[in-house]
Amino acid sequence: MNVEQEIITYLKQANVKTIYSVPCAKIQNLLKLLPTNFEHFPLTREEEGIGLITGEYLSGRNRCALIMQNGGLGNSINAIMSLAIINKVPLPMIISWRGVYNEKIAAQLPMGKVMVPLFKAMDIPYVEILEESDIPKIKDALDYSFENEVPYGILCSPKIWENSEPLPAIDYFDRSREISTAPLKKVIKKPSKSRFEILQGLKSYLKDKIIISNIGVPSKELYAVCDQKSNFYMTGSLGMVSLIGMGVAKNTQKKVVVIDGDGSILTNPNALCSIGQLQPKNLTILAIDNGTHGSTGNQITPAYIKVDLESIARGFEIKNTASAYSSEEVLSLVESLSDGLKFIEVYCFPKNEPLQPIPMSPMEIRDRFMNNFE
Ligand SMILES: Cc1ncc(C[n+]2csc(CCOP(=O)(O)OP(=O)(O)O)c2C)c(N)n1
Repeated sequence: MNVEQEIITYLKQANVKTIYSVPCAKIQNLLKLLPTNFEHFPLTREEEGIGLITGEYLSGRNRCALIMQNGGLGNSINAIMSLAIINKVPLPMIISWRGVYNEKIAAQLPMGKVMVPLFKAMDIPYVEILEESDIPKIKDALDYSFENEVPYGILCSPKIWENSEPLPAIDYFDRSREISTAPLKKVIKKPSKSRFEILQGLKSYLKDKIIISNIGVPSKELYAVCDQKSNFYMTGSLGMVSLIGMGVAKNTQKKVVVIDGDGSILTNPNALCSIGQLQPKNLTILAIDNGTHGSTGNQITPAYIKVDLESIARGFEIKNTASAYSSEEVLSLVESLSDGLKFIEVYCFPKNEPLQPIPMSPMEIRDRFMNNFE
């Protein structure tokens, strides 16, 4: 059995169903084998995988893995720490460990050197796969990650792929196509409602829906308006909320509503890229656009004056989009927009309701949410 096939066998034995990945040249053979062996979804940024895998686990205990280069670990650290660890998400990461063996690219050396210290500092278990004979250790790493609901770093030296026979190149198709999303022409008005007023007006719509809400004041306001067991309040990992919603939507027939924000979307717009590719039928993203990082004191974001979130969403092939200024408009849009993935930009003015922190620990929020799917 070749090295790639051996790793695939261990992933299958551990019941991994879905793999998210970002490429590295060293693992190109492994990547080619993923679509025929698993549900495979290629990402544009590794951090996205943490949000998606969290959503998948919280809603269906789905077993997923993330495959990436070690640079991608650098891109993902905050999400690993403040989302996967805080919510006890099993997150096996198969990492192409550049910079440790016959490295030709100087830029790979610094990250390569700090991988082990990084895992030690994060207090995350890891295993070094330095020789082909180390590969069976991957089996134990996967089992440990799933049994203990923790992230796990599987650091694969380029040495292990040295004898891999290159697989045939993929046949690329003719990419000529028509772009069907019409460019937007819209006039943005002065909003007359606050985020809290919008949420209050949506109370009956939000009731009994599965709701994933943005970090900070939006979650506190949602808690005050409509706390329920199907709400997942984020407590960290800015920019991950729509991806968690996407991961949840994959595992349920029920409607999933995400309460996102302009600051959150702009910190990680490629979340919308992945969601546009996946096109979940049951996901509605309410992009609460107060033009500011409201939760941190209303600092203006590019959405305030120049950037249009709805246009960004359309650029990522989310076709069912609209803008609203009131809860009444949102309510009529969720009825009138076609079925399928929806993105509604909800303009409001920057105001944070003075509220106490949510009196639940992240574990209480997580366990109560997971119970909806038992
Ligand atoms: C990586 C990271 N950077 C910054 C913060 C601080 N932070 C918390 S909430 C927030 C603003 C979010 O703005 P937005 O998504 O527009 O939501 P709003 O509070 O305005 O409703 C920021 C910058 C953070 N938690 N994590």
